[in-house]
Amino acid sequence: MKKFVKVLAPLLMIAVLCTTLLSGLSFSASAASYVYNWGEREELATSLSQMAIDWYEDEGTGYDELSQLSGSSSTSSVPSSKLYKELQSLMRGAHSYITSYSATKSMYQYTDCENGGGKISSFYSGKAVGPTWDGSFNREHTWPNSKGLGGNDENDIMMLRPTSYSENSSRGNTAYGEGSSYYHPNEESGGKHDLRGDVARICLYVYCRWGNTGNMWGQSGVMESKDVLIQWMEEDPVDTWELGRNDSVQSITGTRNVFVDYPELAFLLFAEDIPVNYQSPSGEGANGGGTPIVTTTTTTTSTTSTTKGQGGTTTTTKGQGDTTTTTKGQGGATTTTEQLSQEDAGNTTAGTQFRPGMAMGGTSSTTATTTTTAAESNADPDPLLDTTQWLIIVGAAVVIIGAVIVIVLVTRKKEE
Ligand SMILES: [Ca+2]
Repeated sequence: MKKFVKVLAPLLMIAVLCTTLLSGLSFSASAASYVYNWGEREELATSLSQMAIDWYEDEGTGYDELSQLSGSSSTSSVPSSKLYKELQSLMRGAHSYITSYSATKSMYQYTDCENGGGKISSFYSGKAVGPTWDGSFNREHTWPNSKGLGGNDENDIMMLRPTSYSENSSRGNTAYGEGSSYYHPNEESGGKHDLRGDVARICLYVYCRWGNTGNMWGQSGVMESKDVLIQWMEEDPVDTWELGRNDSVQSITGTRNVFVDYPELAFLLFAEDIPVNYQSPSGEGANGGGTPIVTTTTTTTSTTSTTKGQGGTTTTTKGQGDTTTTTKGQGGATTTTEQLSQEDAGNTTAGTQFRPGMAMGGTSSTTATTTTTAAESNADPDPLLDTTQWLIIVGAAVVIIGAVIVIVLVTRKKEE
């Protein structure tokens, strides 16, 4: 009995330690939470989100500092300008999690939903392509792979957007622009949605964050010209859907598209005047800058399961005190089938006659968004444990097994 107790006591202690360690890891694995895109297409953003304000505070910079730095009126000199370098350093430095192509599948329900979840919104058309990834739609490289991508940049969810097969096929890898040889981003929605500013700001993000400066301009690049980019930025100001997506992407990758929060900086980067009465989230140009939009997140402690469900109730309080309770019934196993991107398949359907949406920008609304409180949470479903956590588990197991062997040997020796 004495011998039994001597061996059992240390083993029990080890078991307790092991359980504590694994439960800690379990909590850590389930603690990751993504923010749903709380915004709405075509709803003018006139306030920064609280997440954005906090992010700039954490990064120790903001519009006051950045706007002091100069860009350049010469596109060839922009990449060597102080403003470009600082923006690149800021967005690159904060980028703490690099998304893989595969991982993006489980992220679109957060980043590309509207009004806090429930459907994935196809980028160009706005049509719902599903509540979650089911392999029935594509991931569109708004900055085509064939134009200078080839590393982590090609899977950056900031740029990789969900689209239907037909939209992805229509776009191909054609540069965005107004001319007949270019792809107009408002084509698919027939002008219902204005994506001109959205694509301009995404292209600027890749241009700065990833330093892809050699493939920016002209038909062989991604944007027809600097003039078109500036025009699109001006005529299609940031809507809350873009701002909400910036929050959502930040909750995944750690970084933001500065040109969405402060579109004014795009004008300064190219040494252009900020348009008079320019509407923006920050209001640094002239208008906007209302009450911060507060998005709070809570974390659901998940049980380990292979079912990628999202059961639970999400309560969203939005705008003028209206309360909407939405039950996100997205449970159930998800079968995913990998689909090849059609983006670079050489489909260059261009020359579409329709050039809609030219008058959609401007001053459609002056209503300041009040407060959005979105209790939206979900554990990161993919993967359950990352490499570091697996290494910790294996390391802990080796230590524990070693300790058991030592204890058994010492016990035996004492008894001899
Ligand atoms: Ca837009």
